Amino acid sequence: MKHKMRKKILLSGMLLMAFVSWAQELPKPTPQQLRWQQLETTAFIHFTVNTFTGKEWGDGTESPSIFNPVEFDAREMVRILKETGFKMAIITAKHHDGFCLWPSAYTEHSVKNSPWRDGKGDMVKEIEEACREYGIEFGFYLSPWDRNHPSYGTPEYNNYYKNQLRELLTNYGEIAEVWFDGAKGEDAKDMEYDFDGYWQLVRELQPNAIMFSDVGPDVRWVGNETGNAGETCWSTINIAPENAPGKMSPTYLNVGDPEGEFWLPAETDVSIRPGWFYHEKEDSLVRSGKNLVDLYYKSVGRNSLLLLNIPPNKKGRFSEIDVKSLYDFRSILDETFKTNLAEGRVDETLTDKRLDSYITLQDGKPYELKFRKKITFYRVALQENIAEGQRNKEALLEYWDGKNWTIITKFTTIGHKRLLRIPTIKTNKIRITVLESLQPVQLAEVGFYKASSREE
Ligand code: FUL
Repeated sequence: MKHKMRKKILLSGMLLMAFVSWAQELPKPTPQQLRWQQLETTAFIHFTVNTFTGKEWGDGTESPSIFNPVEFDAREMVRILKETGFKMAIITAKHHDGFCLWPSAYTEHSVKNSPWRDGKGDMVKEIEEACREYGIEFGFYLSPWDRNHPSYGTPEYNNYYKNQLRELLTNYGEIAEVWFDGAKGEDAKDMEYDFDGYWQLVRELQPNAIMFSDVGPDVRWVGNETGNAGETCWSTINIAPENAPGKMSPTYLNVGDPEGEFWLPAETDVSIRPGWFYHEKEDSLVRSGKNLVDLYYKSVGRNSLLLLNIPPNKKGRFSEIDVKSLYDFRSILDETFKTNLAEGRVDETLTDKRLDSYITLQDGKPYELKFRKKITFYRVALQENIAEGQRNKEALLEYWDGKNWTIITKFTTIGHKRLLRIPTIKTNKIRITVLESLQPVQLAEVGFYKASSREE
């Protein structure tokens, strides 16, 4: 008897261990990655000598004397970003032309030799201080590819780059994100970047900063610059030798990999204009508020983060037309997502805006939401508790048409947020059925909405 009992305990212990190791298998975000994803909308500010030459990629021979944004106003720009819902601003401290927007001690190719603020200005500082004032986070872009610095192409350049990184990581307070651009022209000199060294420096000096490069270490590129995350978008990928940085296919980056070992969520970087820098001739091509809303559905609404670029003009300000689009964008989103028809009508955990309170969905078991009166909606928002990993592979959304359960749509990944644009539905019963998942889905939030008429 005793022996049998021991055997039983041993067996259940083994089962428990097997369950625990199975449950631990999914990659999960670090607290910093989780926080980053919850920002949802962040802003890029591309500014350099290109703004004055009309180029997209400066060649590094530009004279600092051309850099003179006489009305530069960081406070105004950041106020606009804050008012239009952006949670972080990332400034191009140095683009490929090598011109530095801060007075770096390691080069003469910077604002200190420009007429702007009589050579005494520091644009990175002004943006940083404005971000602190308005309560949004601050990050910087520092291009590894540098077409100006004479050491580029030699191992010495890695020291130069690290010295600049150190300046930016120590003199500008808390850095939320560092952007390592992978772009390099075909005519560029051969250069082996010491990425490991760069990343180590960031970890050491700013342990909470999120680092972007095409493939991590914290977040990955979405694989295009058109503002489209994959309809299926996993925050996980594998970094096997055949898809090492530079070799990874844009589609793989776009969609991610349910079997991915690494948690590297996709960041969707896209510009409000055709170019990354301001060009007057593109004034008529600025994305409208409605167009930006569409980008929001295709990035944030597909488990990604939207990093929208708004380039200041020659005066050093956002142009009116861009500003109008930003306010339209935000007011459309606010209108659409103002009233969640699920609120007060379904299990409170699903509308409490807390991602760590959730209901658990088992594969194949429909979860029903009942309403006392019929609701009419055509937008759906779903969120998983990704702190415990991204789990949903495929699910079905149905409504009760009075006689039968009718399919509204089938969809794939949810992740941090999934937004669905569907035909108008009027019903008093909806059900969600997970068809396939990696582990039981932790559904944290649901929302049913009508959309602003300005979306159409
Ligand atoms: C690219 C760069 O070449 C563009 O100029 C821009 O900075 C964009 C965000 O990344 O790789």
